[in-house]
Amino acid sequence: MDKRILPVIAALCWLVCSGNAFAQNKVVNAGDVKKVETAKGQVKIVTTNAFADITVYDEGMIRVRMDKQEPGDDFSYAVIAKPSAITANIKEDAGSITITTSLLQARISKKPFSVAFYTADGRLLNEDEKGLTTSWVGTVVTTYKKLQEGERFLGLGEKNGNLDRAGTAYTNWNSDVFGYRADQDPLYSTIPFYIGVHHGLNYGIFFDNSYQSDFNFGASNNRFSSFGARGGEMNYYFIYAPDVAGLIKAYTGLTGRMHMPPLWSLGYQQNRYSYYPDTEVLRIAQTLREKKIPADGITLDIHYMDAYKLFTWNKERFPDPAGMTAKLAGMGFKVTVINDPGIKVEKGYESYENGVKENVFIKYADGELYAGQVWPGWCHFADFTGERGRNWWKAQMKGYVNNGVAGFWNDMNEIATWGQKMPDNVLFDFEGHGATHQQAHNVYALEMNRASYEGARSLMNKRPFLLTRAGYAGLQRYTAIWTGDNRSEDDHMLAGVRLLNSLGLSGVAFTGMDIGGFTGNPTVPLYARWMQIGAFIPYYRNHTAVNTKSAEPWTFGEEVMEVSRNYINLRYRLLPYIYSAFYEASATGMPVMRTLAIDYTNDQKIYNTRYQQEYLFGPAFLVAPFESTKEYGEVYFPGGKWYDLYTDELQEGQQSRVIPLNLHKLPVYVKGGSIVTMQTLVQSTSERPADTLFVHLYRGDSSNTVTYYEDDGETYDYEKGVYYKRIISYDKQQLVFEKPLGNYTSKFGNIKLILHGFDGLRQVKVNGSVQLPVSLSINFLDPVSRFDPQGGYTAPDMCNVLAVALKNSADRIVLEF
Ligand code: NBV
Repeated sequence: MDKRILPVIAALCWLVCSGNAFAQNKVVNAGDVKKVETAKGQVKIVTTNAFADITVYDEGMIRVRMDKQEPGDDFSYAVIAKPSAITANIKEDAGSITITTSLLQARISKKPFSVAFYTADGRLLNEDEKGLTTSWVGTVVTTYKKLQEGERFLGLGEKNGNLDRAGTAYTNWNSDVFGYRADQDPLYSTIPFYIGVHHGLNYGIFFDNSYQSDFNFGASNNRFSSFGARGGEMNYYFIYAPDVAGLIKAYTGLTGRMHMPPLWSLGYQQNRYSYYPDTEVLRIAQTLREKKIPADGITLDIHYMDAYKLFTWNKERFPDPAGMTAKLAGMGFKVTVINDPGIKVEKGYESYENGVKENVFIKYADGELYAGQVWPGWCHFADFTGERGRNWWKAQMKGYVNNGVAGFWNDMNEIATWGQKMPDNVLFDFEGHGATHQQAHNVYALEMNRASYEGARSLMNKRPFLLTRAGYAGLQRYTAIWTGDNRSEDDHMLAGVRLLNSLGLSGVAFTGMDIGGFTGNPTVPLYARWMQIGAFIPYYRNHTAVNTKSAEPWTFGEEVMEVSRNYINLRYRLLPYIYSAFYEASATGMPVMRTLAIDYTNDQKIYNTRYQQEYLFGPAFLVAPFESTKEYGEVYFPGGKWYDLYTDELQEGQQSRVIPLNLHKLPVYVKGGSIVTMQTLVQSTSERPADTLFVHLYRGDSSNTVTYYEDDGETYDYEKGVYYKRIISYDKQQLVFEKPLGNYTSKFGNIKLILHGFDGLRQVKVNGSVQLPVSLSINFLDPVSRFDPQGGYTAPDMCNVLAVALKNSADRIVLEF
């Protein structure tokens, strides 16, 4: 018997044996606590109708696991951390059980069973709704939480809607949603992690259950918020940290963080559905170079394949793929190819034949291979939830790597098929545990990404670039994600910003959206605005659908080409700063694109829907995106001092200001106290910048510390200490470059320190000896735009700054102002 049928039999047995064929009609609550067993860091409870295991995971993390039968195998695709060996204090009395760590306390009431979480000093974070607690309706399990006064809800991954999700509800079921509405749900991926905020406190809940799940953030009434799933266990991790950054750190400690990306993937990527034949691909690359528009990547969409058969090349369109990628490499371009999971059912097609032979495709419960229709026609799908399927996939990838492909773009992996209805009785290996489609659907893409990442990494022996459309919690360990088939509309551009900000809150730092919009054609101003925003999002890729107008930067006229080039140039000059922000993401989970809710959680203004799109790009830049149709926009400046990026004009925080908008400039501000590292302009990351690292320091009232990070940008040697890491800290009178750490030599022999807001400063002491700063005028959009002042763009903006030249010597550098 196929052991994967076991879960189906188990479910049937349970229904029959429980003598409860009508279970769907009843609400079964956990009931009262009947038995308690405590062990180190764990409490095992039996209630009237359920079993509950409460486990201390860390000082700030407690896991609650419940089921109607005794919890079985403990298995998760998302969680990679084990409980840490900390000493928790567990006490029991007649009415309750209390678990206390240095940060968190769980109080479990016995009648009825209900859980409440408090900070160690006794402030209420979150509590079960006493009447509703955790209950089952048939196999659907839900936990209800009392809605706290003024409670806000953030995150939950790739979800449309407002930054504060209070009053709304969401479903998690990975879906192919071509040209989705800007308020549509669900979209492509599932990350069941959200953050609650109230009374100056914040907590996180990660509900690790891959079945279709529902989150209700007070959409039904003001009594409760809830989360539940159509099957499986109630299984959530309650996380407390004093701030939101701490919650993201803890959540990514649990589900993993990104590896350092290949540096080239942070450059500009040109894409369309589809560039072919090879001469067209080369023409696009050549035009980018001729027009001096920096770029690093070019992507091949489905038309590179022979009849959409994965792992093949269309011989007429691409007679010599290796020759083409080599030519492109010579021009400083890397090639990414699209991969769909469907394998065409066709006799003689190698991947079909060997897939059948190696028994890697998913099957119906009766053993027949499942088939669904996609681009190539009828397809089978590898079972990525088992090692056999993943290993098969890794071996298939060899041809791409041999042909010089450096990036892998996993599309249609929800799984998308025409009609989109994969039946429930399709079975998956699930690492030997066996699962139906209901349980495996939302993790299928995660495991496809795992196979692709591991395959590419070992075949290339270098960092691959991975991009996915679908995924589940933990996807950041393998891949970047983009938000699928958006529309070329203003509200989509802003909704996209919110989607990426939400993904950042949910542990995914490497994110992007189709710049310019996928379906339809953007207006000229919309294209210009989107290209500007793209320079300030983690994955900067222009993409458009088949049959739309060309959307390369030169196709919207000279003026927009100039605007696009200016911002792509800025992106390349900012790469040292951006790369360091990615390092932070890999070290702590802190996203590169940061909603203001991370640093300014308790400033109520930032949730105002007028300001909710604003975000920080890395620690320093405040980006305020507005529709391309607007002539004026209102920007809210949170606490602190803010410098206009282009003019250095100073703005005090905790107030809003109406600003005129024009299409040559995206409103961007720099936080006082920031340290921004930049390099000279290059046309791609394969070009070496000049020997000087520009360090911009913006005078501020509070101290600041950043980690400047470099490595070779392409191998995994950094895992063995081959990196260059330098802590730079500022506190009003002093700037200190600590001694660099690691075994990599910086690309930069010199540092040019550029001081913003230091007017009147006469001298600087560098390691005790006096240096005289020189005055400079600089422009961040360089070369300066030469467009008509009538069009609203007047003389180029200049910042007057002071500059100090330093040697990037290995030792500590102390500057005193
Ligand atoms: O492969 C074609 C497209 C791709 O360009 C797009 O980015 C994906 O989201 N793909 C979807 C297939 C379906 C397009 C209608």
